[in-house]
Amino acid sequence: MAIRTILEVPDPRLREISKPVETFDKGLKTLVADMFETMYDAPGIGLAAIQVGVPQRLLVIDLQEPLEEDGEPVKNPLVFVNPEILEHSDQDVPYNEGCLSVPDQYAEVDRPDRIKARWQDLDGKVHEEVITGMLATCLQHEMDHLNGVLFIDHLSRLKRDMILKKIAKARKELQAA
Ligand code: K1U
Ligand code: ZN
Repeated sequence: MAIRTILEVPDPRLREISKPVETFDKGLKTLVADMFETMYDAPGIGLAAIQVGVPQRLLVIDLQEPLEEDGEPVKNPLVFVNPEILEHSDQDVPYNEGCLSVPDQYAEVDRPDRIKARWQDLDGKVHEEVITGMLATCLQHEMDHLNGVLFIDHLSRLKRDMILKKIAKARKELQAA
């Protein structure tokens, strides 16, 4: 297993449309293991393959909740290959989202609170389920990555530009230090 580099804005690879996964082989399992290690190390609760530079329709999520009595999060690693949204509720819910590719920036995004999703697992088996709550929010955020969309694209141009400027400034200051 290996920790891979997470691409950050404005890397143009984050704007690529990822391609369907067609081969369910050992290479795919290695990529998924690396993605979990990278996500836990960051730390984050989700990661799409394109965030580590692999343009395939694949993402991982672990909300790591609820906490155990000793305060350690319970691991619940989920893998979604070739995910699709079949239906979504009309009701949107706001969530203060972050993104490992948009470092240290958070903003409220409205998304449907209930989706019916279809995806494949690492063996290619198809699953279909209604998903709600934080998992629905996170899955939609990660699925956006597969289409080259970032959470900042859901904001006004003014808010998006402010976030991008803050990141560029922070990077400049880090380089000067
Ligand atoms: O970069 C990503 O796509 C991961 C992103 C997922 C996400 C967060 C919030 C709403 C929707 C999707 C993150 O994990 S950002 C970091 C984060 O939220 C977090 C980090 C440590 C503990 C708990 C949360
Ligand atoms: Zn993200």
